[in-house]
Amino acid sequence: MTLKIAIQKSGRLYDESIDLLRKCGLKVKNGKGQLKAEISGYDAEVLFLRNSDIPKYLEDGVADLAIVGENVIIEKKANVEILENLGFSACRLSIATPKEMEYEGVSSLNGKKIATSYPSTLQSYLDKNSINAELHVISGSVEIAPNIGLADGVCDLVSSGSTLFKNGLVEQEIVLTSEAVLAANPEAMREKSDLIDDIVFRVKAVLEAAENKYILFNVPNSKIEKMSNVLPGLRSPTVLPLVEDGWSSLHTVINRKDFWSVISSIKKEGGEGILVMSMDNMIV
Ligand code: PRT
Repeated sequence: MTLKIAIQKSGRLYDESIDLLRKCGLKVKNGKGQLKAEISGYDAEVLFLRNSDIPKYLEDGVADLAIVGENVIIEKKANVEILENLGFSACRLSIATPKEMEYEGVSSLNGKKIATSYPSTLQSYLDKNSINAELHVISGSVEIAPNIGLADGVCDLVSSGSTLFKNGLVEQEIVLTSEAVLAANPEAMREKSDLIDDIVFRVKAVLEAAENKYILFNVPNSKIEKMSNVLPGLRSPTVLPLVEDGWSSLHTVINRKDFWSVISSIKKEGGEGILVMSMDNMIV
């Protein structure tokens, strides 16, 4: 039973989706411009779809697994399982108003007209906050709506914030935060569990590796014990003797967030020749 994996056919998620599959050892034959493509040596094919269409195709079982923005799953209220957060295409869905508009909290939106491509998510947010606002649904260039008199405010995706800034808008409320996720059709999770479990296992190994660095450096043997205490590592560092008497090479894995503090401790304790390497996969 071939596994059908949906990814965005072009757009913000495309490159990183292909890259993630490649790091998982899943090489997509050909690719861009096609509707579907095989994966070399693996019982799966890739379907190239619009990101906004993926939740429905996944829910209907046209695709078994997908790399998709979580925001569109929420907007479409799709009955799918989110298996992993993938750490790219991070954004937030925010309400913004013109900088000259007086804004004293979410109640300022009462009676206002808000332009959005995310009516269902926005309506749930307004209902939760007991706000009665009118929604104006448009599919693109939402940010220009207040300037052309179409709406009082907008609810749109934001990442750097520069689009809002350029259009004289101020971000007021964050409705949701989102990133690319690995999601599955619930039925496929039962029927194709072996293939889906295998891909989740590979994705986890890639994500884990991206969070960590492999480092090795030389230390005098007298410092090994002290040095081991400053290194988090998986279990404890590997120690290999150097040809030069009285010196060893220490190897370990450190988390990205601890990286610079660990490196400066190593230097302070007399570590030399520090080499840092990225990893493709890390299986813990
Ligand atoms: O056609 P299809 O459905 O495949 O995709 P699309 O062309 O409608 O969307 P695309 O490729 O632009 O975005 C796909 C997904 O990327 C979104 O659903 C989000 O999950 C994610 N994403 C992350 C973003 C952004 N960041 C983002 N900044 N999607 C859109 N934007 C737009 C936003 O709409 C606004 O116009 O970028 C502008 C704001 O960016 P900043 O950096 O100026 O704040």
